[in-house]
Amino acid sequence: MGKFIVLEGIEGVGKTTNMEFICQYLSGKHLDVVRTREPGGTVLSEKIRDIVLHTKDTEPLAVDAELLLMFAARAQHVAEVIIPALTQGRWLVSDRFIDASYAYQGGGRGIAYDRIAILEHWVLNNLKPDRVIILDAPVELALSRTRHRKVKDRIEQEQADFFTRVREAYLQRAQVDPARYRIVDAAKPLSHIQEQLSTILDELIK
Ligand code: Z5A
Repeated sequence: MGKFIVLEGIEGVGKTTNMEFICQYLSGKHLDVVRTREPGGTVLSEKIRDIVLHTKDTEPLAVDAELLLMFAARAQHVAEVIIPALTQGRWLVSDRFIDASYAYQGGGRGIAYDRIAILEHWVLNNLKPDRVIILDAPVELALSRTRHRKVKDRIEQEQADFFTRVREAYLQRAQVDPARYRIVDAAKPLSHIQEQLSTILDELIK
């Protein structure tokens, strides 16, 4: 029986770096692993990703449009990748999922959580990840790790207070459902983080 694992956190906490570690760790245990991401994960959802992250020309993207595009990408991703993989008993590891909508569009943009919950129920029904791993670090530290990047997408261009609200929203969600969430201190050296990730993954493999 496969498991559904999601990696979350604000920009710069090390999701991309640790996705690689998680997938290799699970493959090393002879598990059949599917690696994916949101927004994205299918051809169509990647096109939506491009619209939502890189639209910069004619008009600003309305906050509701941003939320609905995230869910349009997610609906396609769920139908085409997530449900088939889980049905086949594969392990699915996603760089972001539903919690990012609550954190960014809810915490960050200020959309009421109960409106997001309506979309969650519509698109996901009762689908929930088995584990959500939140890589957590102070905003200043996380943003300092990506400061050297020359090109920043629409959301990455937001200010520190936006990311502070996003971080708080993630931590609140973890508090409400501690059985499914794990918080890892992403300010620590990678070796320490990966030791913690191994423990979290071993718990699921057992
Ligand atoms: N979004 C949304 O708004 N609503 C939604 O519903 C969904 C998504 C699903 C997707 O971007 C954007 O979409 C995201 C939220 C929004 N916007 N933002 N911001 P993404 O997830 O593809 O990209 P990102 O969040 O901007 O990730 P990132 O900038 O690539 O950061 P990262 O993957 O977490 O970090 P990294 O690239 O692995 O590491 C950054 C640097 O730090 C790198 O040089 C590493 O070598 C270094 N690093 C990492 N860990 C460490 C430690 N422990 N010590 C020292 N250095 C480290």
